[in-house]
Amino acid sequence: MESPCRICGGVVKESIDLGRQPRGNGFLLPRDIENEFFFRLAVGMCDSCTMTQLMEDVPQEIRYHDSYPYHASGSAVHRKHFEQNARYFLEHELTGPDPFIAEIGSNDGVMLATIAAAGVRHLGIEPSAEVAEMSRAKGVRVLPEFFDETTAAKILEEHGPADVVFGANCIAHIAHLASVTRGVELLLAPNGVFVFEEPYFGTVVGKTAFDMIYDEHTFYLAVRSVKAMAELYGLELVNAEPLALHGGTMRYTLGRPGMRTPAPAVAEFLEQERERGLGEHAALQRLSASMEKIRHDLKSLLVKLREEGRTVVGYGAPAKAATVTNYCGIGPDLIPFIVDNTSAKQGRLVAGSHIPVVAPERFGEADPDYAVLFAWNHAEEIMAKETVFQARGGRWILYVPDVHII
Ligand code: JHZ
Ligand code: ZN
Repeated sequence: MESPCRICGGVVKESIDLGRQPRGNGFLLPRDIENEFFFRLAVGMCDSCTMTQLMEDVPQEIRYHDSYPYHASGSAVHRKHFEQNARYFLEHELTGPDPFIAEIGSNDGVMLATIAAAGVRHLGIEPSAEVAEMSRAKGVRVLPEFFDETTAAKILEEHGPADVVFGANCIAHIAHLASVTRGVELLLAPNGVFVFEEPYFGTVVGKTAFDMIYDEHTFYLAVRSVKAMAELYGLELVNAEPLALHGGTMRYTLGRPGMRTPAPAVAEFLEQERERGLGEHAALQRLSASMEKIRHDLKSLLVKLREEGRTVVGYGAPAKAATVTNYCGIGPDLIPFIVDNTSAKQGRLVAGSHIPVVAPERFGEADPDYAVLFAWNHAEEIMAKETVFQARGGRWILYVPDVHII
């Protein structure tokens, strides 16, 4: 199968097919099962610009509706990270007279709250009403819209040029990323920067983190593909910094051409990606084969534990849990429930696999023998919290980079 590249118009060739899948964040009530939304989840790479992307998209209005359940402030590690991000911008980029920062997909205000508290001019662009309201409660100014070229022109007219345009776990979600990049190019001040942090394609491949593949992740960014995109739309990639978040994130900084000296990291990552063959279709084909092995190993382990009469529950209901449970064929018969601290997910079912999501208190009450750590990227934070489980002899099941028990 082939489709046109959303960035350069080249040919995207399909390499991975996860079949009929629901939305990653499509947590639903039992009464809504009948009308549940499914689509074909498949990934390919562009022959020309190497951008890895979904073959088919779910319309953004279906994904980022008013009750969008992901709250970026749900992790203490994330809260600290985004506060540090804000402080960095305040000290290094927002230093001129009356500076201005815009954040695309500002969610519950986890980053902009610090900017607002500092009294610096800002604007969150966030179409999902509930998280937007949460950020307003923190003093954040929000425009409840999707960002694109038209929105950018409106913001420019009303607020003037932006010294920083930021996005975290959002830019790679936007199917019309070409229009977003054109919009940012319009909005940026002459020495402004476009900074975004997104799960790194090199991590997905390197760790077989196939659960990063779901409807919201339209793009799987790498330094090479981001550089190509920047150049195509009149910007320049000037830095690439790896971060531990979400199991392996890359933070990209783009500026206007010639305005900033590119950090050596850009060339270093380009070389590393070339050596790893990340820009070749074979990278996706290898991922496809390793995914199949994980599917087999995880399902067989859970079936074996059930036969032995062991109790297994899930810990953390990230969007990733939908991909893993649906792709591996894991339902409530193998994992009766998953605990999660997000109120918007509790009382609902994981999309497609229909495993109930319950409050974390149920974890201690159930005292299970094993817990599948779906929120594996938060392992440190969660394990530090759940010492009683471990002290009682409970074991964690992880499936990244392979199926193992700790
Ligand atoms: P977490 C999100 O993905 C959503 P998800 C989004 N689509 C995206 O692009 C990626 O990030 C990159 C819970 N939890 O962060 C909270 C506990 O219960 O891995 C969350 O529901 N207890 C924007 O959904 C889930 O786990 C805890 O102590 O894969 C983690 O979700 C902690 C720390 C978390 O994101
Ligand atoms: Zn392309």
